[in-house]
Formats: sequence, structure tokens, C-alpha cells
Amino acid sequence: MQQTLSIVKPDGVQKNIIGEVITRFERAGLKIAALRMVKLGIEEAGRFYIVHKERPFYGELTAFISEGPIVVMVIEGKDAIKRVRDIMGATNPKEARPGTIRADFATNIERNIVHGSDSPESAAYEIPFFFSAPDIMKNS
Ligand code: 3AN
Repeated sequence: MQQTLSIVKPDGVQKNIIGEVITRFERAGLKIAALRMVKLGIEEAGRFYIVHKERPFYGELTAFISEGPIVVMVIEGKDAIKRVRDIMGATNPKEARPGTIRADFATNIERNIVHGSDSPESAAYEIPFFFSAPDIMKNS
């Protein structure tokens, strides 16, 4: 079993597709092990995306993720990291496979609806960023 952190970003919350995103993960047999809604401050957003600190879009990225409420969740299952990213689709929606969340709903490479940890190392940083151990259910 593997755990990953996924986020319905502010554009996904605004578009009323929180349920749609969760449904796609659940339909694939993945389990929601923890979930809550939160609004990040700009400094927290900067810490969350610290790996992208040197990227030219860091400022826009942290402004966007903190512009409104988000839904953060821990998703659990076999190969959860890769499976969540397959369901999300490519970062740039123009390159995302049809039927993926980003192909269906994303506006552009920045406003792309959903986040998923990209490696076990990222998941190990991102999950405790939002959840402490007792908040994560053993339900699978
Ligand atoms: P992913 O979210 O698919 O793992 P990364 O790790 O390359 O993609 O980028 C992290 C986030 O930064 C993306 N979700 C996206 O919102 C944003 N991003 C990536 N590339 C760009 C870009 N060229 N311009 C603006 N934002 C970007």
C-alpha cells in the first residue's frame, strides 16, 4: 500500500468539481484516508511548493494555490502515487490524455485543477504538511 497527497486546487473548488475529482479516484479503487478543506496563506504556500523555489513560476504558483480554499486529501492504494497522476493527466492540459481530470477541466498549465505527489519523497513531505498521523485513517 502506498499513500499520496492530492489537492483540489482553488480553480477546482470554484468550478464545483470537488466531488468529480474525488469520484474519479474512488472509481479507480483508491481509498480516501484523510480529507479536509483549508485556505493557505502565501507563506504556507511557499513552504508547500519549496521544491519549485528556483522555478520562474514560483511566485504565480504560490499566489494561485493560496487564492481560495483547497481540498487536501491523503489517498491510499497500491501504486497510489502513479495511479493518481495517471488519473490527473499531464501538467499541461494540452498534453493531457483525453478522459483525465486535467484534459477535461483544466484551464492551463497553472490553473490545472489538481495536484498529486510526484514521488515517495514528495509524498513524505506533503502528507505531514497537512495531516498528523491520527488524522489518517486505516480504511483499506
Ligand atoms: P505536476 O503538478 O504535474 O507535478 P510540476 O511539478 O512540474 O507539475 O509543477 C508543479 C506545479 O507548478 C503544477 N501543478 C503547475 O500548477 C505549476 N506549473 C508547472 N509548470 C508551470 C509553468 N510553466 N507555468 C506556470 N505554472 C506551472
